[in-house]
Amino acid sequence: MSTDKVVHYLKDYRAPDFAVAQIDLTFDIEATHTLVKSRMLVNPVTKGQPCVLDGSAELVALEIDGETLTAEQYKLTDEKLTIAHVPDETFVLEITTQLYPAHNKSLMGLYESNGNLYTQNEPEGFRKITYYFDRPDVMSKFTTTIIGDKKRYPVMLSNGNLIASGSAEGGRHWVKWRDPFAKPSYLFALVAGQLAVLEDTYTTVSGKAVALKFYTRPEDRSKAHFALASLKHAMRWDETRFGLEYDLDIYMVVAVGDFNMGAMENKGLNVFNTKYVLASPETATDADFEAIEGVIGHEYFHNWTGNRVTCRDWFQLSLKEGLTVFRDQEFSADRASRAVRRIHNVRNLRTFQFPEDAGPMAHPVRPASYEEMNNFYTMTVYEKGAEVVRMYHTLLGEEGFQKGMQLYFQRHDGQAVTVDDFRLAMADANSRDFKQFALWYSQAGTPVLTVRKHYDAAARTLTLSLSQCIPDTPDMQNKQPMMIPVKMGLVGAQGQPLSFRLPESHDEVEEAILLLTQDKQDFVLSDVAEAAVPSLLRGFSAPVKLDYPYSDADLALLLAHDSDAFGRWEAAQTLYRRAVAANVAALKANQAMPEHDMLAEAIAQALDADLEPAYKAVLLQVPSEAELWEGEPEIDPALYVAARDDLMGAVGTAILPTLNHWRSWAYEQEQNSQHTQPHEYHPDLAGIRSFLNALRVWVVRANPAMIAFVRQQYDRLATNMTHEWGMLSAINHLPDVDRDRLLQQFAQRHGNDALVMDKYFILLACSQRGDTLQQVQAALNHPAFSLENPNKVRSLLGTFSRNVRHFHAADGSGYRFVADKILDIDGFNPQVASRLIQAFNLYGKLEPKRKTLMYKELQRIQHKTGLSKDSREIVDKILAS
Ligand code: B3K
Ligand code: ZN
Repeated sequence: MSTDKVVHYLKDYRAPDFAVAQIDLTFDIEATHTLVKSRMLVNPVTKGQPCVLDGSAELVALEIDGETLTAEQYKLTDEKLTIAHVPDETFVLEITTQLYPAHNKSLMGLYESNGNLYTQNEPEGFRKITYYFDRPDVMSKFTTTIIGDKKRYPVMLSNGNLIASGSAEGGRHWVKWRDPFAKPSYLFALVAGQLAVLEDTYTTVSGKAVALKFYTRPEDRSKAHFALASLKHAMRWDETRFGLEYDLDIYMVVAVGDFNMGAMENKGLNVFNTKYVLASPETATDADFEAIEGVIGHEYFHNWTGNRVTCRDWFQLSLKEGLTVFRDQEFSADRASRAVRRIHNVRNLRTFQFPEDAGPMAHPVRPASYEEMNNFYTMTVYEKGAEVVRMYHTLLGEEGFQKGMQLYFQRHDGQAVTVDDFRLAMADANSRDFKQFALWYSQAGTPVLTVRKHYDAAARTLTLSLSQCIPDTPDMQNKQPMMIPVKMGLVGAQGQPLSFRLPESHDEVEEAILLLTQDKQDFVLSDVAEAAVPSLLRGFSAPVKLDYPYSDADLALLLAHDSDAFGRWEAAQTLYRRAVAANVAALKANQAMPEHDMLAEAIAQALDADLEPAYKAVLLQVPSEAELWEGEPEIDPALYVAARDDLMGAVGTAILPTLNHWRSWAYEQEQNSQHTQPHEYHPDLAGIRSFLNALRVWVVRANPAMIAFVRQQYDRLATNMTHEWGMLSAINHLPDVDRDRLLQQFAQRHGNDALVMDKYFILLACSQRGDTLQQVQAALNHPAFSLENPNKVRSLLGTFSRNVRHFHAADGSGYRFVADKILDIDGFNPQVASRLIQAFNLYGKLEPKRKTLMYKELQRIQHKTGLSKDSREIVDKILAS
């Protein structure tokens, strides 16, 4: 293990010593390298300080006020350039660096993909391009000149507006871009190469025309229409719901197939993973279309929440990410199926963020320290961060929340600020005290909310006793009570909503928010007609775990009657969780697993109820293994796979006629509507297809002979990717040779489409078949696979590492395989490698045998010479758990 570990702490924050009034960049692109000249107007803020710049690129020249610095006048280390003495007044600093984009496989800084050049600078990629104060609180106005060969780089883009262009000698040309808004270096972007463009115009609410341009490979251009339409919806939505208008004359989106993440909100020039731009009904599922709309919205919304107001330092990342996720969630919810969207968000949070918050990487929404910032683009910062923003909204209502947003922009437009500034804007705009609310940013761990009920029939009062407990995490013990909004209602024995009065209120209400601020608090509700079943945490009003002693009958009542759609779904989830727990107990005791008739009946009834198809689809989701083993001290993952699988088999068999009935219904509905809207994505159709696909999985699980039926339907339906995906997913676990044949056929047909091939690799890697590891190993040699492409790694290896049955194989083969690949990838793309290591987060909670096997692999990673700091931070934390 190397010892040069540097930990960055929030408490050490110091304002920058220098400001940069203006930065002019020139990129001179040659065939083998790119020369970057940076000319900066630097103002010393604190006089007499050494000038310390971040950077690691090859330094070619260094001048201050036109004078070249001698070797004695500066010091260059691996990561810093220090100039001990600089003028006390504004000076011009000129730096020339030379880059080799074709050799940059980390996909940070300037890199080549498919012959074109792209940048990715958040959080600290800019320092790979030039030496700079590479921190978000140094904001400057950028101009960018790009010079390159006309044929090889016909398109040359950067942030802001194009202000000049022209021809140069030797078949070259140049362009000059100016971004009028001061921005941090992480928002700088450059793209150059052969790209086709899809164009449109958007007129803002105040009548300004904005040119919209989507750049893709020429053969992909026709697949960018949906993303373009999504952008226009997002622009309109932000004007309507948040009163926010776009601020430049042009908005560009560039799609690239080699990208470490989903997309990047660079000012005026978003760079996107192709996965979130390109779609046609033949190649993208409805879920892909929805993800595109969400991510296009997300990056667009960053223009105000992230770009106009940015982060003071990277500890504040959730200031822009939590808020922007909240905004994209609301955008999607306003577009269609609010309840179903909310359920998807909560399921995502529970499957990925809750385990993170209970594992070795647990950290608060505003982390207190980090070694490698890239490791902190987490579910906690993004998704829990969004829940924290949602709680302001729950506490203040839409109007109060928007008042808070307005004050936030009034105070901080053009600044780099903190989550406290956001919290104060919310508080001050509404005359509220949100001091205690700050704990949501500083305390990690998922709080447990315990609720007990006491009904006094004579007094007609119902007392809810609420208490909270915040678990210890590796970074902190003995935590303070938080401010928890608990939205609730009461359901009577006949399923009717019951009214009640809150303490000290005369109003009769059917829903209220109880605000828990202490360890324990009683809320006495009066005028309550009967004992009632409480419907708690409606809409998932706080990111907590609920402990309430519901009987199975209570849950069946809530599932059938709760007026809150989330509450109904939640009741089904609790019933599933209990059923799996009962199966696990039976397996442990070597007994036969129970029948689950009552659950089967409740699910069948819900399927027959008058509910939208998309909602019925989510009712059919059994909680993920990660949710099911939560709290278990020595996890045997195989038990949970078996218990969950058996539950689906038992319930599916018991209600097969109902499942089949709805499957035919959904199929017919979908086919009939195809006549009017052939293949197009449409939320209503998507809802029906998601229901159909959920049913397909259950039906094939209960009756594997259905594969014959799928085979029959396949060719006719395979013109639509949602069908194709649904059918293949349903049969993907069967040992049948037909499964292999259909998958092969799929791979052959779509061999040239990188995004569809990602789906092929996902199917291979998530299969429950016995030969999955062999198939995944073989796929490493597939011509469409490459370890250097993050989408491929995520599809094949990321998916395999979440395949509970095979990753946790009892002989350790899954762990060994993934560790081998991590070691390969870490050498050139640390960011992707360190993500993959997090598959081992369960280490500290595993049963002894698997724990020993995992230990061996983690040790192997930890001891690799030259292991990246990204991977080392994660592996050290896991081994310490
Ligand atoms: N802000 C980028 C994420 C950058 C991640 C760097 N590892 C995309 C987004 O959240 O919108
Ligand atoms: Zn974001």
